[in-house]
Parts: sequence; C-alpha cells; structure tokens
Amino acid sequence: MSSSRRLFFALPLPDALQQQVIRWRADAFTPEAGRPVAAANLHLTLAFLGDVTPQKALALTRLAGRIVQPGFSLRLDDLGHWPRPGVVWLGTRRAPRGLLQLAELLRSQAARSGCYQSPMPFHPHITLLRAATQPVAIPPATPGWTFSVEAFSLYQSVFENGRTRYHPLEQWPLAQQETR
Ligand code: 2AM
Repeated sequence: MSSSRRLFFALPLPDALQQQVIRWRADAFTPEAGRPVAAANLHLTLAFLGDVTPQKALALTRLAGRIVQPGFSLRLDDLGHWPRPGVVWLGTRRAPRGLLQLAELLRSQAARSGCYQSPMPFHPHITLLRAATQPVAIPPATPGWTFSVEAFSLYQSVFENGRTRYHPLEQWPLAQQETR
C-alpha cells in the first residue's frame, strides 16, 4: 500500500554521545572496514515493524503510549561484526532488565498486530558500519560509554536521494530512574 511507512521503535543516542562515538569510530576502523552510519542515524532498535499501514501505526503508537516503565542506564562496552548482513555494531555485555522488558513488550505488541518479528533472539546493538562483508579488525575494547535512557521513539526509515534517513516521529518518556 502506497501510504504504508517503514517504521521501527528504537532508543535514540544523546547528541553528545553520537559525536563521541563517531570520533572514536574514525580512529577505530579503517575506511575499508565498511560504510559509516551517519551520526544522526545512530540508534538502538527495540522492535522493527516493517511497512505499516496508517491504521496499524496508530494502534501501535497508542499501545506504546501506555507503557509505564522506569528508565535505565545502558553501558556500551561490547563490539562485534556480523559478516552476513555486513554490520559492525556497538552493544552491551550486560543488557539491563529494563531494556529487555521494553523490547519484549514492543516486539510482542508488534507481533500481535501482525508485524513479522524475527525468531532470532533480541541482540541489542547500534549499527556503526554497513557493507562490512569482509573480515574486520575489531578493536579489543570500547571506551565504555554509559548513558541514561529516559525515552524511546518511533522512527520512520526513508530512502531519499540515495540515502537512508531515520526520522523520529514520536517519543515517549520512561519514568524517572529510582535512586537508592
Ligand atoms: P540493523 O542496524 O542491524 O540493520 C532500521 O532499519 C533498523 O531496524 C535498523 O536498526 C535495523 O537493524 C533494524 N532492522 C531492519 N530490518 C530488520 C528486520 N528484518 N528485523 C529486525 N530488525 C531490522
């Protein structure tokens, strides 16, 4: 259907962290390793929805708006390479429970609404390089950034002028993190 949009729920990266990541990435990988993802496109996908009709998008955004969950801290301390999709990624060695719960809820709501969900287990990651189909020297460690996740967003993936851009459409806050 022509009015369908390609949508996904994801965690945005704070602007300052985007800049830190791309500065580090420029030193950590050679230009041959793969095609760098633009700073503004860095995100961590929670649930990929695919091409979605306006009616389904409305139903899914209403469900997303009812989610009540505390925020959490996310430490980016893992790196890897998936040669088949050609992706070099940044991830976490210990996914916080809040991240797994949020992704699980969004993915099950998507599945119940008829959006195909991959049977592969959820592996939280931020894609750093694409078209990385050749062996890549992965640095032994990341700087180990930690950031506070206070919201999640719905994005539209748009291919225009030969580039893919991810437009944030809507954002929902997570409750304040409990301090003990
Ligand atoms: P990737 O970065 O590992 O390619 C927008 O395309 C986002 O949705 C990207 O983060 C992408 O993951 C993810 N994505 C794209 N197609 C997907 C699919 N079929 N299943 C799960 N995630 C997908």
